[in-house]
Amino acid sequence: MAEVLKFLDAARSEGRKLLAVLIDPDFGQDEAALERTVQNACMAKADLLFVGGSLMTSASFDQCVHRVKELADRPVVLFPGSPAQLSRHADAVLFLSLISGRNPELLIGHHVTAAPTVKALGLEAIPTGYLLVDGGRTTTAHYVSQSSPIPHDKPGIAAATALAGELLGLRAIYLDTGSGAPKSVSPRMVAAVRDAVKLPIIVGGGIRDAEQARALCEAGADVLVVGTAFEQDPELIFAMSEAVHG
Ligand code: 1GP
Repeated sequence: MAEVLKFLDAARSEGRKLLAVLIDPDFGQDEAALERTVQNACMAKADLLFVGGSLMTSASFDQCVHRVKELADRPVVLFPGSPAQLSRHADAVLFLSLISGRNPELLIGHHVTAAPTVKALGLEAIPTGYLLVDGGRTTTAHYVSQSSPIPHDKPGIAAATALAGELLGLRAIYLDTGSGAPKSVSPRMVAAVRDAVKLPIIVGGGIRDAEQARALCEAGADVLVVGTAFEQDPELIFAMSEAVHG
């Protein structure tokens, strides 16, 4: 049990940076594109596959996770936008609490709905403080969550929020500007959160090139999550993986 969290904690304490490739379940409807992305992720030695999204318009989430698990020889972790995004084919689920927002449904409501299913499926749940940060425009995550993001230039707010999450017993912090955001979280904000907490820090949203990836890792990110950039250019996984692991 708790294998994926152990993996994150071990990487964090050894200073090994990790790359997670995010598969949007709607993108996963294109079987050929899904195969190519997962195969590239494995060949490039990405460390984790995340599956999920703020809004799902297709009805075959479970099938998508099943296919990713069949193709991947590394952990598959759910990054659910709602309690409908659970599957027994995954290894773990980020049990996300949107602690940057004040929407009670995303702080505790969805968790109550999802908890019995998580238990019944035998999924490892990773208690994760999720912080939405302004990345230059309203993303689906911002809109669907009906919450105001942390201003991009306010690292102190992110640090205090992450610290509150750590004191509440959460086991990881996820800083996200949302899928397809024009800007990623700033290295300055990542560094402030790094100073504030000991937990593994996951950073995603708007990461498009190796240089950006390197700067975020140097600032203290432990896991980088990239989705959109790999959908647009599947070969980019190789350069990104080198930047993160280098
Ligand atoms: C979004 O962190 C993820 O929640 C990844 O974002 O699709 O912009 O890479 P991108």
